[in-house]
Amino acid sequence: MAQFLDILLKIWDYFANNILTQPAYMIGFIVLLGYMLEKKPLYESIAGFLKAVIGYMILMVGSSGLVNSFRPILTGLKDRFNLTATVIDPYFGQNAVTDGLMKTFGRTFGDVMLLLLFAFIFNILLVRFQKYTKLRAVFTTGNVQVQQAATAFWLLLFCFPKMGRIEVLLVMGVILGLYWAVGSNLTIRYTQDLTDGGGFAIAHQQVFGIAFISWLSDKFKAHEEKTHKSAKRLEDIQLPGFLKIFNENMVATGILMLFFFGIIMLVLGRPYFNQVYVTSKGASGLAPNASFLFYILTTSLSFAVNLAILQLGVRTFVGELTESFTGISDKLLPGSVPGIDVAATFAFGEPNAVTIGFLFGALGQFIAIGALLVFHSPTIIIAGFIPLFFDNAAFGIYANKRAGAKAAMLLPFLSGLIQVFGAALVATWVGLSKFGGYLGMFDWDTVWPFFTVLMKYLGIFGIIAVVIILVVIPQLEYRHDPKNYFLMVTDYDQYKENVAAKKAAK
Ligand code: ASC
Repeated sequence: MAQFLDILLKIWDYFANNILTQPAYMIGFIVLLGYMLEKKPLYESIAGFLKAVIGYMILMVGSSGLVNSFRPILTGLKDRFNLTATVIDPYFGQNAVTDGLMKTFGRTFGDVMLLLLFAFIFNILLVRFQKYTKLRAVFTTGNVQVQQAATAFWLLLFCFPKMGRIEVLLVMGVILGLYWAVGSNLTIRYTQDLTDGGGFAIAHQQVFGIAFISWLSDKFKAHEEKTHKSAKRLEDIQLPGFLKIFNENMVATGILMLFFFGIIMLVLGRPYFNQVYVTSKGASGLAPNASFLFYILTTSLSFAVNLAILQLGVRTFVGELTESFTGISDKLLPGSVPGIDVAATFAFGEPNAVTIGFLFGALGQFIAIGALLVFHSPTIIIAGFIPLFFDNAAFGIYANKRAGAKAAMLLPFLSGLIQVFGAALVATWVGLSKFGGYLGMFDWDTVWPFFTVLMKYLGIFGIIAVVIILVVIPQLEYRHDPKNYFLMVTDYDQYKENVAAKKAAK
């Protein structure tokens, strides 16, 4: 028996490390399974598997290229000005949790994978029992699920320091599984709109944020229409004269990033990058006799390069995923869609919205950080690249699609403020700021702090309240439009027709 369990544990370990937390293979196997359920020939199924894995790996090359180039520039500000600050970045957040768990709560984080598994299975069950739960999306982005499990674990222990190991796993498994299912489900309508029936949801760290920003965009648009203003989208704006060059996305991104990162890099100064060269043993940074000007140019322009790579990756795997997933939604999980990385949205909508969302988010964050400095906040936040880019660029895309250029500037700007103030408050309160990092993505600066307040002050009733809130959200969504609720994932064309007919009838 013991031996049997041992083998089981080894299999589980292997699965967790190689597939569950590796979204490229996770998506790959979903595609493989989908095609096999559709009874496609084996060679076609394998080809689909390969294309999905390779596509996702390309996306990750672009995404980590961006993170690796620009994260050190932003965190450099911390070293350059000798600040004791909390970096908002998922990886810094995860390290802070790992570092602080023993010191603060006397616990290790050995159970994180188990928690991940519980929550994931619960997510699948919630979708399987869709008739009652009204949930339609499965969260598949393992890399962020690990970070979320870590932070959620901390937040729960902060509220209930004495809670036993099994209880933590159960309570958090339920809450996290619900958050994944409900949050991802919230993005479906807006993402189907954006991708014209792409057949996927978002599974990332700003899923409530996407729903919130999209909802605000709709309000914004209604207001503009009432006041007879036109809500022009970024792609409809014809810039005059030499500004025309900004209509070309790569040129626009290149110029804007050169300006943005150029200033930051000049502030950091050449010696800083020479130092990076020494500490990274020449892997990055600026060689002693190299040109600083061209270093700035190359680094800034690599933004557009990596973005193009990322988009290619998305285009490579999304088609396979959409096509193969009908196998799964026909046979295993009716009426469901896969939730995938938010970066997938960057290949849809207006490419300039990505850049605009990012820059206005940065403006919001920098102003908020300035306010923290001026008002001597006990916690100073350093902008991390991941929240800055992946949250706000996505918000820019949804806002531009739904309400045009103004919304694509205003809402990411607002998000930038919220990210910094939310993170500063929650990280200080729960004690993570001491360990130098906080997850810091939109939902974790808003929704999760709210859950934490409920649980900290209402105890067990707080847990119940959080569960009820999460359970009720999809019910309300369903009630809002029962006829089209499932149709938008099962038959998008019919759904579109219904929506158009409804609009015409108004
Ligand atoms: C995150 C995180 C990443 C990126 C990536 C974006 O939150 O941890 O590695 O965003 O998922 O493509």
